Amino acid sequence: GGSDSGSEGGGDDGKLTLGFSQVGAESGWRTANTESIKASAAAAGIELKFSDAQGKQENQISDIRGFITQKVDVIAFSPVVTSGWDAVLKEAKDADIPVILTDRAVDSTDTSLYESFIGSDFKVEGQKAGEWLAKEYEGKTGDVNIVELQGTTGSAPAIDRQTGFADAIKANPNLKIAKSQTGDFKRADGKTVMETFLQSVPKIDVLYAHNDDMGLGAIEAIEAAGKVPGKDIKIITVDAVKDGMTALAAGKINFIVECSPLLGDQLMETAKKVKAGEAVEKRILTKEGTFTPEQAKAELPNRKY
Ligand code: GYE
Repeated sequence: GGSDSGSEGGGDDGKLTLGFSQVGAESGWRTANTESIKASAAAAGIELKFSDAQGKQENQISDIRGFITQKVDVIAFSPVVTSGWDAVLKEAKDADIPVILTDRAVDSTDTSLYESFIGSDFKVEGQKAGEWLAKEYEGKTGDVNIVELQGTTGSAPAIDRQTGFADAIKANPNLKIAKSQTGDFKRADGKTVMETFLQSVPKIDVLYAHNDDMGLGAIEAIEAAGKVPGKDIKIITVDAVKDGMTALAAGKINFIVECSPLLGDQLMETAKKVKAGEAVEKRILTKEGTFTPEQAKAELPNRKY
């Protein structure tokens, strides 16, 4: 952690200073999100104090405390997990520094602790994944063994993508989740956890991975086990970053639910409004769709991230 700042924030040059604490660099999605935030800040003429928490909540808490000490105008962060934020959010509030949640939610019941939450509806994403699967096996009665690679334990996207998916398949008793374990949203972990799934579940029909990277790691494990990803094992992932879309177009993934990392422009716009004392929406939802292999082929040439 630690932001690379010299001068005090909220200086007298009239420039808005935004302190941003990022989760880390765990996935392609995260890299694209970081680039979006940096590019949008530069374009908006906002002075960005960016820090990378390397996946640790304690680093994010000290980043936020640092931003308070530096008296930045606005604080934004993508909370690695949902719980445990009340105290530091209260400190920001007491210092009169507005906070914007970006990408991931917190479970604080006092919603006056932040101005707005900008990001996707992860539950809907999980539902879209489950609905595709239910449709895929419509009218079939045999058991379908699903393995699930969860995102970071305790993070909003892992919690909601799991719940949304489970809700969408629960009316189909033959769709069974055989194993569900975290792969921390990382490619390497997706691979090692998939290896253990392949050893412990005799017949895996479907893999549902909470992000593209874990799915891509799992594909390596599946191929190493002599199976054909996308055929022997159907694969559903979330994100739709370039590497995921490439595997989808190649038929190694069967369906991707989109989650857009391009939150930078909305964040800068919201930060400016908050600073100016204008009203902002408490919840700003990201628009996103889904992709089949055919749609991925068409979209890939234009994909920026
Ligand atoms: O899906 C995953 C990343 O919070 C929406 O975090 C984000 C998730 C994204 O590591 O790839």
